[in-house]
This record gives sequence, structure tokens and C-alpha cells, in this order.
Amino acid sequence: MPKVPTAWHRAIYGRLFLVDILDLYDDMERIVYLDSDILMNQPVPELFEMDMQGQCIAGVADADSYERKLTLGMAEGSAYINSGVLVIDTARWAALDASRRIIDYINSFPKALLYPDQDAINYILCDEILLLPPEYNMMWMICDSDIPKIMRNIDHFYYSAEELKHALHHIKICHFAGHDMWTFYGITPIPAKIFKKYRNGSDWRTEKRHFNNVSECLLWLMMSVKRMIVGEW
Ligand SMILES: [Mn+2]
Repeated sequence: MPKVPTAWHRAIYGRLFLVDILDLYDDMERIVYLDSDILMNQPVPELFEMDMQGQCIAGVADADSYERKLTLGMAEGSAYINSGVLVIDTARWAALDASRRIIDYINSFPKALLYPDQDAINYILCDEILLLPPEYNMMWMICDSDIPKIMRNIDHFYYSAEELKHALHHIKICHFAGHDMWTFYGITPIPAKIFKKYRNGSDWRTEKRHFNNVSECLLWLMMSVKRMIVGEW
């Protein structure tokens, strides 16, 4: 098991062992991995059927990709994807010995990696990544109707303004990365709406909001003020 930086739980490494574990039980050609902080807004059978074009994994470009590639010394044109939604070609993964190489990379890195599993997956499989359209992993930080602002925030090599706009209105998978969805309902309006839609249809619709610490509470208060200024969502 690789070392675990304090900000994370060792469960982040579970995705690295899926091919090895699941292959023991079945002859699986493809795995679709989903984080626990995502909401499925539409069925996605196409992820199991699409042409992987010979690549090992598919995913959506991460919001921090530009900075992470610089830090890891990756080529500017490489894809750097978020590891919360991954489509894995199991045969290719096994042929590349990906689990072992990714873990070795994490352990050999002198300092703790910021996003250990994600950084290592991208570094080791940099030539083996197929980009998915952004609607397959809409992270709250790019769920903003201000498209030029999003374009400044994410790596401009990946998606056009038209693709981002389309994704915003056709979200298939919504990812509440970095914040508990049940505390913040998403920082931005669109994820908040999606979260409320599913919460209101569930047994937890009357559940009260709870905070893990004072800073979460302060952040929520600041957001509430912003909501009062820009309008309720
Ligand atoms: Mn996540």
C-alpha cells in the first residue's frame, strides 16, 4: 500500500486495484469506476460500449490539470484527467502492469503528491488516456455559467467553449469534489439544483444540514450571503 498524505484516506487507492480484484471473479473487459461523491444524473451505458481507441483509460480533464502537469513535469499537451470517473480497459491495464507501476511511482515520489492516485495515474498512463466530454464528470468548480471564466480556470487544450456550454446543460455525472455534497449542496447553482432534486426524492429530504468543523460553517455562511446577493438557488 502506498503512503497516504494526511489530507486523504487510503480508500483513494481502491481504484488502483479494481482490475486485479474484479478479474478474480469474472472475465471483465471494462470497468467504470465512480467516486462516492458523484451523482448520476443520467444513465451512461455508452461508457461500457464506446470505442476506447486502443487506450487504457478514459476520463474528463481535471480542473487543476495545468498546474499539476507543470509540477509533475508532464508535457504541456498531455491529457490530465480527474480520477473520480474512470473508464478502464482491463486487458490493456493488465498488459501495462499499471497497478504496480502507479504504486511504485507514488512511493518513489520524494514528497507526498497532492492528488496521489490521480497524479500517478496521469503520469504513468500519459500516452494511454482517452478524453471524455465534460458532461461525464462535471466538477462543481467548472459548473459555472460564466464560460470564459471556466476557460481561464481549466486547461485550454481540452474543451471548446461550445463543448463546455453543452455539458453544463446536459450533465450526466455531477462530481462534488472537495466538499461534502450534503453540507454545501454544491458551491455553484447547477450542482445544487441537481443535488436538491435527488435529495427531495429520497428518504433524507428532511435531513438537516450538518458541518464537520467551524471553517465549513463559515464557508457556508459566506455562500449564503453570496446567494442573497446573486439570487437563491
Ligand atoms: Mn471525488
